Amino acid sequence: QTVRVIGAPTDYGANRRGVDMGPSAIRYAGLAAQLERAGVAVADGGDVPAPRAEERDPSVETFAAGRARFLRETREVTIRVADRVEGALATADLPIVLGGDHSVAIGSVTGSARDADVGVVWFDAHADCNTPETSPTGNVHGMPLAAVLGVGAFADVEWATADGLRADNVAIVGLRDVDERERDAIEESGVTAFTMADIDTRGLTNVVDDAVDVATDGTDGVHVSLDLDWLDPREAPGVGTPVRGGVTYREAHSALERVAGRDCLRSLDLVEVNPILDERNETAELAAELASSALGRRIL
Ligand code: DIR
Ligand code: MN
Ligand code: MN
Ligand code: MN
Repeated sequence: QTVRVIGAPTDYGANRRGVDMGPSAIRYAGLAAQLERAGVAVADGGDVPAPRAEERDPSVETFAAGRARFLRETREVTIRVADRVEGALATADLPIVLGGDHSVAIGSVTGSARDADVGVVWFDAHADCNTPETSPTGNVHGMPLAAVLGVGAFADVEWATADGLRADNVAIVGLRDVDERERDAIEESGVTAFTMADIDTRGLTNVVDDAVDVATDGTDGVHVSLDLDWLDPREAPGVGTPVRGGVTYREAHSALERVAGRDCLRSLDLVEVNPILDERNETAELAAELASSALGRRIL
């Protein structure tokens, strides 16, 4: 198995600068070496071109109701990501997309779902189910799941919707910060959502097993989208929107080991690592380590 690394250095979708340096930070943290420990070969295809926000005349896409900031720029980058992901899968490689803010997942999910029926497991403190109508911020990193499912105003945004993805095959794990009006969008989307309270009561492994069941039901494989703010900020301080009460270091590894054990991984995102906010690159190191667990690294 060969892993194809695809960097997507964007911060269009977030309101904190610095997340565009995520791909460099994760590579510098030893991603390739960590993946090799899992017994896979690594091919790094570099970054997709992503002009810095300063070089752009920022666009704000206004819908009949609501808005989405930098949607034009997000479109350009996510189409490039989707093409690279599709290309990697076409040669039987496993693509890993390094964000960048979580809007890059619009590219990875649409790319992964172009020629296959896929499921998605979304590890995140947030639901990322806002639509231009419900978003309190207009930031697209709070909208990628709604986008790929074509919810709300995204119904008309053809490039952002994933052909081979059904809401029935999407599970979010680890929710603890959902916006007031986002609840309606989650409801409308039809995804399965597990909160931190579900993890508290049922235990992480049961919840992750259920999430993988949802994502594998009738699909060809699973896209895992890992927002590093899924972890508790004590473990992963280098993120733009930290929320207390997240999973521990060990729970995070356990979750991805569980995914690896099911032999269903098709594509993976490591997103929202912001080295400006990080402490000695530890969040990027964690991202690299967790990728290794997802790819099946064994201790014995
Ligand atoms: C918030 C933040 N729900 C928004 N979302 C984040 O702007 O829509 N997602 N941080 O990862
Ligand atoms: Mn998040
Ligand atoms: Mn389409
Ligand atoms: Mn997210």
